Amino acid sequence: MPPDLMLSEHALELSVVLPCLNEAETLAACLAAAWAGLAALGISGEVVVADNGSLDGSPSLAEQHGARLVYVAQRGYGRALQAGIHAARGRYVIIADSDGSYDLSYLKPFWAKLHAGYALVIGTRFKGKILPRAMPPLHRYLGNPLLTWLANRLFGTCLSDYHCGMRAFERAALLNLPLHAGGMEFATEMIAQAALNNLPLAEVPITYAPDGRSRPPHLRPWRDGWRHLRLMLHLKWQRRKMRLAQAVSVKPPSTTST
Ligand SMILES: Nc1nc2c(ncn2[C@@H]2O[C@H](COP(=O)(O)OP(=O)(O)OP(=O)(O)O)[C@@H](O)[C@H]2O)c(=O)[nH]1
Ligand SMILES: [Mg+2]
Repeated sequence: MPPDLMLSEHALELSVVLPCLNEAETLAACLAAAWAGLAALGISGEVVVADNGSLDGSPSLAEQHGARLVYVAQRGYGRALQAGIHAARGRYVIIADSDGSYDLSYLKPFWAKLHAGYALVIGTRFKGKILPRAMPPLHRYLGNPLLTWLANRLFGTCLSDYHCGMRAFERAALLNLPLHAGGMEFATEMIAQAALNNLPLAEVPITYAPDGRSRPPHLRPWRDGWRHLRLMLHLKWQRRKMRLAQAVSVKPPSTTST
């Protein structure tokens, strides 16, 4: 267990952690929604913004709206989130984008599943609602379903949206997983490692809205799709190698009959 976890464990019930790269157009509204979501649950909480180099004033906006700012030197969605999760002080953590596409004022279904004992609760847009123009057809009908189908086959899960950015988890359970992905493929790595380590997983249907920014998303479909795929194959290959090594080491010595 990392030393910071021992010091901070149970200090707060829930941390909302938002990765942020140049989201000044939407960040303030996301923070207001997150505070409203925490208030509606009636629990102790905090909002953490993990920013790795925004140049549009997002960091000062975050602080003005009551968030704790975590500065992350290295770029990347995964790096920002890992730093934010490490710095969080809640027993539980909810993550979501800071682009206005997820409803942070409605945390109740995630909270209920965490309390029912699930270690990782993943939002599903496919069993919930995808509002018009929220998800490009390439992602909606090809990329997401195909990569999710493959991930289910490789990791023995039965999920409908491996790439949903809104999730909740028990912080200690997540910090125990070997998570290293620096980019968007962190989303896949989190679920795959949770499944490989037998953590109880659940899904909750959510609504996905068009993001509120005027510039293109950070996600680059072909590059990021390939990074998700490469990570899945790598994890599966690693697991297979480990199993093989275990099988060889427990094999009984061959007996020779006389
Ligand atoms: N700190 C940080 N945040 C990032 C980085 N890349 C993406 N983000 C944040 O991560 C969230 C997700 O990024 P998006 O560009 O919305 O990607 P996406 O939601 O997967 O893709 P779309 O569905 O196309 O919007 C946003 O809140 C971004 O600001 C990064 O390098 N550093
Ligand atoms: Mg987004």
